[in-house]
Amino acid sequence: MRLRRLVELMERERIDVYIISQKSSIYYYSGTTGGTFLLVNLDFEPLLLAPKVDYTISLEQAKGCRVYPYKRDQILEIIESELKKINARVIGFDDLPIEVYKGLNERYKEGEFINTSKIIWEMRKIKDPQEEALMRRAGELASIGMNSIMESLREGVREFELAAEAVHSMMRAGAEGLAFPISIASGPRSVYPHAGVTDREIKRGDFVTVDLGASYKEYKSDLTRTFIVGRPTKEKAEIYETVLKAKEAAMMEFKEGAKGRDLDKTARDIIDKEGSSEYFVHSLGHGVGLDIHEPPSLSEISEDTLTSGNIVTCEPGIYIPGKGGVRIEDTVLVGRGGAERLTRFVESLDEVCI
Ligand SMILES: [Mn+2]
Repeated sequence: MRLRRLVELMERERIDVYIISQKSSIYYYSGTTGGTFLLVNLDFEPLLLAPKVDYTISLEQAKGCRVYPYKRDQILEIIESELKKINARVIGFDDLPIEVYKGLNERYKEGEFINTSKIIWEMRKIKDPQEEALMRRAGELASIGMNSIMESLREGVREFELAAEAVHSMMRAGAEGLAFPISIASGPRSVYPHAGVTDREIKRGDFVTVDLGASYKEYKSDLTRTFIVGRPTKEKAEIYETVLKAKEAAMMEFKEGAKGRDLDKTARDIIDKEGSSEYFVHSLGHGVGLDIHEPPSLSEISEDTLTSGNIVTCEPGIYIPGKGGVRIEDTVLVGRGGAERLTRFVESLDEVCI
């Protein structure tokens, strides 16, 4: 089905053969986690190249594909002979390793190689009902992980111990792994949007920003909450409330037809009014699915417009050096009249104070 649609789009773009090498796109079109290159031609005879170590799993999973096991030094030769066989003129590719790109250009002068993943994302950014169900489950699993962290959060516990709780609870509940490495940004570290996890002990008064996601049948979720250990100072409470207000205002506008740029602006304007826009150092959100970051993007320079079936994050944040950082994030499914939260977790100031 998906391959059939891809072939239609290739015909529209006048591409004779498409070489897919992004792992997640190979999975999307072939159903296997094993292949390295998927060549799709207009005759609907996809060819999956798998290193010998992944041949067995690829053969089992990749239904409807010819599967070819290769040794490293055979890649150029195999791809070239496939291109020759179908007399390919225009060859699209998404993400070829530079040595493969150079090698093919040298060997196959008859072809024009075009770097474009537009048609792949045209498909992948609109989730079908089956994908929506998997994403719902990935979202629930993230919420389970966040809950276990909230239950373990207290003075004296270390960041890595909190992360371990989340891994344990999510995988016990059926996650096959993490969507990305967990980030636990406590105290002075809360000003790092990408903080990782350290052995730092949680102290009274800390902001603790937890960013995590589960992977469920290859689909990813993304959820962030900032907790406050003890009663917040007035300043900390204000930072928190501003981020929450920005998130709520933007969320109201998440629906088919909304522009990524406008959504980002809605959140940014609210943070701006409080005098903090220079501390909102990233974009409002991003698409999520088989990859943790994918189109569409919701940023100041976004050209994207939301459509039903997009799954995106909404995640404003403020990070003030010397004072602290807050981010609140949910993964949502865009519909005609609004958005459905796929991650659900408390977010009012009262509820996140431990
Ligand atoms: Mn995110």
